Amino acid sequence: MRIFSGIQPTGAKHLGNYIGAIRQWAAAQDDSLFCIVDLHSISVAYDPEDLRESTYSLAALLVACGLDPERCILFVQSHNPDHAQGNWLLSSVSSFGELRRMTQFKDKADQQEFVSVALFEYPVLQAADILLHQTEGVPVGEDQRQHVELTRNIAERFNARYGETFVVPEVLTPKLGAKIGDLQEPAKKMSTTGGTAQGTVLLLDEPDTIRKKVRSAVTDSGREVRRGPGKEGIENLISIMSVATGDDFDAVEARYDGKGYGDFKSDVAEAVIELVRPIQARYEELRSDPAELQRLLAVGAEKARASSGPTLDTMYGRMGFTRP
Ligand code: ATP
Ligand code: LTN
Repeated sequence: MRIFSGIQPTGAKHLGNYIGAIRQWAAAQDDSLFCIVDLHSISVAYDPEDLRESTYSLAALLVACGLDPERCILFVQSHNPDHAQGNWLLSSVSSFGELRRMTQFKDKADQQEFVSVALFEYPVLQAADILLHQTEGVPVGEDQRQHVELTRNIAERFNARYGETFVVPEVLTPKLGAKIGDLQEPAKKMSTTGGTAQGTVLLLDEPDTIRKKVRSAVTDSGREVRRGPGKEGIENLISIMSVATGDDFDAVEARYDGKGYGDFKSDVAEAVIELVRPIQARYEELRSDPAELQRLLAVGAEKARASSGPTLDTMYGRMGFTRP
């Protein structure tokens, strides 16, 4: 299956991004595309110098998490101009009404002083990302489901109006970890933009920081390491433990039967530290070699352009544009 997914080069990446997204990507990467969506990042206030820096550090982090540029196409969105062009063409088959209903737009617009048209159009650019590459599956966390459903509607509308052009992609959410909660407010998703700093474990956090964050995770007044109503905090830690160790939920619960939250939290912290240790080591190596990173991204950009070019041409042709 050809998969495509994207990630923004803003904000430090956290355990939720890894568990809900990057980890699945690495597992299914052959013949697939992964995009650092820098064009999406300018939809809210940002700093140009940070954007440049974050683009390179995210590329290093993704490779450190197991994306292999020899096996997949790893590229920066702005390095392939087809995405911005596809965005414009698709905006003619996207309606104001459907974009206005997007939850992410409503939430993020509420947080901005200046609401840009880019923020409103964000899902159309995302649809272009996906559709230009004849994507079959889009692995994302639960929060992105609505955008992929919109992409399906846009694809169907374009196909109906101009003839079969796009594959209508499926949304793929992971069975486990589609929504990792903030450790301080487990009902909210872990997030660098919407969550709490103390409740967000960054992939590049030092071991001691991870210990502190996990130990101060909000739980409940009980003492059983079990899922159940009112136990979102513990359930969240059980999912994290399960991903970090590869054991299923029942096995994790069985192992902590009769033990208190203190022991459990310490072990979760150590499991997370072991999970990120090799990622951090590889990240440091790559980050110290900018020339190699640029080379990898240049290869990715070329492969990405070769992948999207024919579809973009077909779009222009079917829509009645003359070609030079
Ligand atoms: P943030 O919430 O930190 O601003 P984001 O969701 O806005 O991040 P990205 O960093 O681009 O934006 O997200 C990359 C991927 O990580 C997406 O597929 C998203 O669904 C997933 N993801 C983000 N947060 C979580 C979470 N807490 N649990 C599971 N998956 C998540
Ligand atoms: N909107 C997504 C990032 C994103 C994406 C994509 C995901 C941009 N283009 C294409 C999947 C497919 C986010 O905020 N996580």
